[in-house]
Amino acid sequence: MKQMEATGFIFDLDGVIVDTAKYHYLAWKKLADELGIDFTKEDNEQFKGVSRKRCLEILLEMGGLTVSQEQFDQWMVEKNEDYLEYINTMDEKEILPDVVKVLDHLKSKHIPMALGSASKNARPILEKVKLLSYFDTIVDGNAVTKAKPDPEVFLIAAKQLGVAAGDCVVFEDAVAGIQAANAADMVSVGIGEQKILFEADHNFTNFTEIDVKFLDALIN
Ligand code: B16
Ligand code: MG
Repeated sequence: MKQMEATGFIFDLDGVIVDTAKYHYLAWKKLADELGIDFTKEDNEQFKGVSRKRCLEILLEMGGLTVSQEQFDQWMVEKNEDYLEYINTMDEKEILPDVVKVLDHLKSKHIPMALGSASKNARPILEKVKLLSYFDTIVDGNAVTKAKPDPEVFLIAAKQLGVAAGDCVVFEDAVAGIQAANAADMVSVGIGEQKILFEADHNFTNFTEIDVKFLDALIN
């Protein structure tokens, strides 16, 4: 296990702070139905933590479809418009259990906090669930050129927090996100099944399992 003097905390969004995967699924499913592609909740698992562009590429590969760039871009827009309709219905009730407890504790200790997400919709989602003010910086899909498992998103977040990469802790639910955190030499905390996120330095099923002692050990 890495020895740390962690002072910066970075949180993924979907699957860590809120479960937007269910809305992504509904929006992708609508497009898949229109295209005659069979798309199940199990298929949606491979879309977690993956950029919108890559998700559509995977969907079209599943359907054996090759399309023009113009058509591709149009479907990207269509999917996002449908997704945003769901996002507009979100409120604080959608924050995953005990996330606020953890954020409040870190805030009380004046710990710099960043969001590090693949989503281009991260900011409006945080606004809807009223968590935007907790974060000193938002690094989202608009800010990066390389997707997780590339460490770019977390390295930018560390830089913007003014904290050395090696002094950052990352909370992630996707395998690619854990790999990105490890590649950035950060402490990785997996949120989800240990057998899937086995590369993480620490693992919890969800935030209800995280206690103050664990957080304080990371800080000190
Ligand atoms: P958008 P995360 C990711 O969020 C989702 O897990 C993934 O399913 C989605 O395709 C990606 O954001 C892009 O989202 O279409 O809103 O730009 O887990 O990195 O917070
Ligand atoms: Mg995620």
